[in-house]
Amino acid sequence: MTQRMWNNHELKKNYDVVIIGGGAHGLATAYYLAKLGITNVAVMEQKFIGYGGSGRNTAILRSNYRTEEGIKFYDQSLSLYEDLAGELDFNLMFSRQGHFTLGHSTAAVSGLVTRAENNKALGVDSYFLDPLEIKKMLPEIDISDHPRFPVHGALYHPPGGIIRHDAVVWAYARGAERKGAQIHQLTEVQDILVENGKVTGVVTNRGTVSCNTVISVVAGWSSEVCKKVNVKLPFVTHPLQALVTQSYKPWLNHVVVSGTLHIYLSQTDRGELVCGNGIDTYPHYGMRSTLGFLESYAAHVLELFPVLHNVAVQRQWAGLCDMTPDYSPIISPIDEINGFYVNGGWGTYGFKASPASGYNTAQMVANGKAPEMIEPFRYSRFAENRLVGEKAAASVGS
Ligand code: PYC
Repeated sequence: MTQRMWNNHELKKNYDVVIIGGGAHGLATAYYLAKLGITNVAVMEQKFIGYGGSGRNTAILRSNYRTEEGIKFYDQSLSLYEDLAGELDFNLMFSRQGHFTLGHSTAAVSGLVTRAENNKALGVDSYFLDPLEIKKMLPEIDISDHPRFPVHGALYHPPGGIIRHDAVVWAYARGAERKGAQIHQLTEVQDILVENGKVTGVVTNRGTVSCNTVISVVAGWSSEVCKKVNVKLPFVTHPLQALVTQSYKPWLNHVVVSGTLHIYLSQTDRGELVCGNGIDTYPHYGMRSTLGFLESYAAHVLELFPVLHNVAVQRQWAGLCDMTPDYSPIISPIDEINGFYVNGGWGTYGFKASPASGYNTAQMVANGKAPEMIEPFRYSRFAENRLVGEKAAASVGS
């Protein structure tokens, strides 16, 4: 009999935990819950696993954030990624190529230098490079004063890189299932049942199941899931577009990001360039690729890398990002509804957080209390004016 990576199951009548969303975060949560001994868990995915943000990102890993909370959290994620292929026994093709964030003004340079110092103080390897040092590592970059926004310097982050994003999804799915969790694809959660302020179950297109814990892990769709239980959190959803070119000889050995030009690019082991822009400027849920994106990406990237003037684009796509006001996630129990947890607001930088997101969410649910690492990401921070401002460290937030 053919062995699948994970199996189809009938829905059980009861689960201890229902996870809404079969992306890398939801599957990682199921995996780490199972490691804690909580295995009566269903991951419910309305399409197929990895259909959302996990399959639509540009696979960049880094931990060079700006705040202490952000740096520690993403550093934990990167450390978990380092050992993940071994732990899940699946080749994730982590290519640690180093990550450049370019600065194009004196103000940007000062922000990058501050980030480098914050990173170093917390043991994260990042340092500032001047244009000539950048040119040595990126010979094709134009550091002349010809571009509209000449390169003034860069934050260089050696531990950053890229990974095979769908392999991460598949590996967590297989790992979770092997430990006893069930993955239900084509299973849409249509309603969340609450009685006397407590979660009691979910209604799906395949029937109703009882459970006392529901975790929403649905990048982009968090507001829609929260609406089912009348919870309003400060998420605004914007599409983020990306593209991949045909394969070329290897020439780009690092991830390159410019927040000012709203672009980023890297080269895969197969030679394709994986490229992205900033979010679509107005909020919407459309996952269409546009010519406007292609034109704007091309115009901006050619200022930096004129060598790209003739590349052929193979495919474009878009994914949804739920953005929060401070560009940090919400990972939190919802106080008004016992048993309802939200993990969302990952903006344009969620894929790299998957391991730490799953690990800490699992701890939070298992222990009924958020671990110290994610305490700063409670939703109450917005009312308490304790923002974790990461906008300056989002590669392309806006
Ligand atoms: O924050 O690293 C990032 C990122 C990459 C692509 C979009 N955002």
